[in-house]
Amino acid sequence: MIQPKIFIETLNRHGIDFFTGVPDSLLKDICAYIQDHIDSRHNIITANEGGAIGLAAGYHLATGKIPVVYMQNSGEGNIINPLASLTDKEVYNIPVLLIIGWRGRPGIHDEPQHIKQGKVTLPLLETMGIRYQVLSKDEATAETQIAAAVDEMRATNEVYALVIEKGTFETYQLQNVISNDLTLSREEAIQTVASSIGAADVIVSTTGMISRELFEYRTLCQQSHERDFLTVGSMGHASQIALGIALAKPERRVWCFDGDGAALMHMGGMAILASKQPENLIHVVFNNGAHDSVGGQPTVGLSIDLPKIADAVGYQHTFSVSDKDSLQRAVSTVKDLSGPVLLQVCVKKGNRKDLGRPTTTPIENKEAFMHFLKD
Ligand SMILES: Cc1ncc(C[n+]2csc(CCOP(=O)(O)OP(=O)(O)O)c2C)c(N)n1
Repeated sequence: MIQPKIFIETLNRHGIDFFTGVPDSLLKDICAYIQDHIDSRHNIITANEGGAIGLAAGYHLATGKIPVVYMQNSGEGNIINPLASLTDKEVYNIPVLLIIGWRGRPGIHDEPQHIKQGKVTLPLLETMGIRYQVLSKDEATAETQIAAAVDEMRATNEVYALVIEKGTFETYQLQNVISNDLTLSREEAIQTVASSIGAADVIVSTTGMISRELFEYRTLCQQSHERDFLTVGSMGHASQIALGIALAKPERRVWCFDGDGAALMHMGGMAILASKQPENLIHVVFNNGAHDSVGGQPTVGLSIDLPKIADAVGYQHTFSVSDKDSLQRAVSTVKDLSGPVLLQVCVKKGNRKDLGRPTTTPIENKEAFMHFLKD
């Protein structure tokens, strides 16, 4: 395995000193090492992976240096457009080193949302004409691969990818842990909202722990999962799924359980949601200021005023709470209001260590949900 320190120092030796991207659980140790050792002007977590390509391109234009964009392979979709129309050799020909965590690698067990992406990870790079190497787990070989990648980028000015398999990096424990002083846990907040919604209401929950915690809550209460659409992949799109349902089923109350990282990822969706004025939509954002599901790397969630943004784009009502009593009161209030409503619930980072994963398949989830919506 490769020590994160060796990996980053090797990049530094090749003159690479700028890192941007969206964190990934496979790259957790690398992201933690970068967070501890690279200053905040040279390590920027972007809203989505496409934004990271833009930022990296800007850094290259200003410095002539090669920047790094780190991401989970789920983010490949978000970078296709800037790769094809910005960095590509037939457009501006800008070198960027991509570091891509390979979830769903064929032959390795992974969750359903990673299977397809895992299969197409390398073919997508090939289609885009991007040279790549799967990084060796042997340090010396990896150093040679990095040198070859840098030589290639210097010679051609083209994008190059290092694809990272599970278990490539040694564990690195984050030193500068940024904790918020909030006390309400996300799981308790989810349970508080889920236990008070109407019997005919539905929930669209976002990617990561939020859907897992909601699923476990239903199991704990011996309830079925038919009222919940678990957006296990497609990060950042839960609010638009909720909007689609809310507009087509105006008699149903639709709750979107979002994360701050996910809401930020495609924040423009909030403006579109508000422009349609769905009276029956309540957008709940569990804001822990972190990408908690992939290692707790920071987002700007708690340093921006999300309710103010929602207000500015046209949500009818906004609330922000950070304790259970206020949350309970807010939930009973919003049930009588005409939406769209934004309810921000500020929560602490972290999750239960024994948290399970959905045991139903996405197709089963979809079919049960559609059946429930029909009645
Ligand atoms: C396009 C895309 N990029 C990255 C990921 C990896 N990923 C899964 S969950 C997650 C963090 C979600 O953070 P947030 O919405 O704030 O919820 P939290 O985990 O903090 O509850 C990330 C980055 C992904 N699934 N899809």
